[in-house]
Amino acid sequence: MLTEEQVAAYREDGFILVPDVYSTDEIAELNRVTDRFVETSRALTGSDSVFDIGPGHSHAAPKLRRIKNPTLHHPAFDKAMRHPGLIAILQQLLGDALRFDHAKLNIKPVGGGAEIDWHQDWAFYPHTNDDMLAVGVLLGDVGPKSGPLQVVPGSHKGPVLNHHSNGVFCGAIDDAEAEGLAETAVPLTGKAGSVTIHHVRAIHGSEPNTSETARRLLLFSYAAVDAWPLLPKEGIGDFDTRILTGTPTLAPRQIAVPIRIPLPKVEADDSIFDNQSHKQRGAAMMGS
Ligand SMILES: O=C(O)CCC(=O)C(=O)O
Repeated sequence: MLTEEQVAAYREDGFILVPDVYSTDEIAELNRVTDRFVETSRALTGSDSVFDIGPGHSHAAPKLRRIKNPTLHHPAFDKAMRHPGLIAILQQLLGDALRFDHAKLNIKPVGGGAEIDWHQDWAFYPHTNDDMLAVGVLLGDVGPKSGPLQVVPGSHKGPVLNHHSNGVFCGAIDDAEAEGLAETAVPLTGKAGSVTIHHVRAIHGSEPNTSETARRLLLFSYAAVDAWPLLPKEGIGDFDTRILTGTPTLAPRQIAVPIRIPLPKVEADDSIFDNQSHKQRGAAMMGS
């Protein structure tokens, strides 16, 4: 559980580092499993749906930089995502009803490892409310040279910055808007078994790993159950080409209106007649 001061710090700064959430044994097991993924990656020549392979990768010097959706690929990761101590902490921050959103395991191998440019997770997946956060489980000790996650204090209370370049979403904050961020960002260093927690709107990033050991950060994103994604997974489609007057915008006008999500669907929901035939009617009602 978090102390009142830790909860207040999260609300104020948009991040906290919590030591000793996972035990030494739990971390050792997660590292054993991760080792096996690194071994498997040696034989690959490029990325696929599970492995994100970095530049300079070879059998002798694997540059696995991410395991995608690790909870789907090994039960140890799924178990870690459901860790009771962590869930209790998340309930303090997001409320009792939680949804797991997605996971990834970012690895910065020795001798570099991918730097991650400044960004806000919120820019990738806006929801109906921002009770969302990401947890980073430190699978090893992380020092200043390991390429620690860095977070800009208070940025979760600010605007969503521009993550577009040349007219497409590039997932990194525009250089002009990112200026000066590095000076204020706080590096989240700590011991294995600690977790970083950052708010979905917090600006964060990380530098390459210049230490002697790989940096492994197992990331889990969670949301309050009533936070619904605003975007379908598909792209923009013909949305803009259907504009009759005015110019396209990526900034929807948002007001606090009541919403109910029309899911799950019945089969053949493209006919209102079929659709309404699924309604359970009272004896005295129309159609009975
Ligand atoms: O691995 C890191 O240092 C940053 C992770 C991150 O922000 C991301 O993958 O979105």
